[in-house]
Amino acid sequence: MALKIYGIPRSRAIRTLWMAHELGIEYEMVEVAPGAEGSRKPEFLAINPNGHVPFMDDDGLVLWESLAINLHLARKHGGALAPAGLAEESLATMWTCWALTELEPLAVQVMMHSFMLPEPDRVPGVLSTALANIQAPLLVLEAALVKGGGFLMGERFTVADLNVACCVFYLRMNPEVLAFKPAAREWYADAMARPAAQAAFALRGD
Ligand SMILES: N[C@@H](CCC(=O)N[C@@H](CS)C(=O)NCC(=O)O)C(=O)O
Repeated sequence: MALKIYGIPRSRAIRTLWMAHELGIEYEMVEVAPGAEGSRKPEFLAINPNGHVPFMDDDGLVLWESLAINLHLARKHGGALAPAGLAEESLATMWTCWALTELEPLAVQVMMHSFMLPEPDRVPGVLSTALANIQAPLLVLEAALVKGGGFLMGERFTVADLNVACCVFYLRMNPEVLAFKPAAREWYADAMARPAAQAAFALRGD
């Protein structure tokens, strides 16, 4: 059975779609929108009780959490994107946990309060605090890329780069946050220019 990815490209499912395109694997996209009309319907809550997308079914293995799905797909299908050996497994896990805890929450606040929420719901104070606080993790990213020769591990683009870049995507309307971080700026531009990223993000239609 082909890999089934549940979600829509204009959601965190884009992360898994990007990974599937990188790996060149076949997949079936089951369109499930986030929220009451989709991911929170009983039939989908039965698969992912969190009520979120994405989730996937890979030959009977059901997983949710976009970045965990990416780690699974990289491990399963191997290739250059996959961690090679224990040290890289651990580094990929570290960068993924870092993306989810240190970077994504602030990046989501920046995105919501700069362009995603309807204007009356945007809170300038939340945005300015998030923009100030996100400098710390972005400087960590910059330093790691300088040290790693342009990649987060193993001197090549891997699932660690992809998982972190997915969270930097939330800062796309605020490119000024990457000012004075040339390594991060170049790394992110190169990541988004990859043919697999282009093919996956084209599915969003934006
Ligand atoms: N940590 C989860 C978050 C998933 C998530 O929050 N997805 C959003 C769409 S991007 C969602 O399904 N929201 C619907 C809802 O909360 O009702 C992941 O990365 O997969």
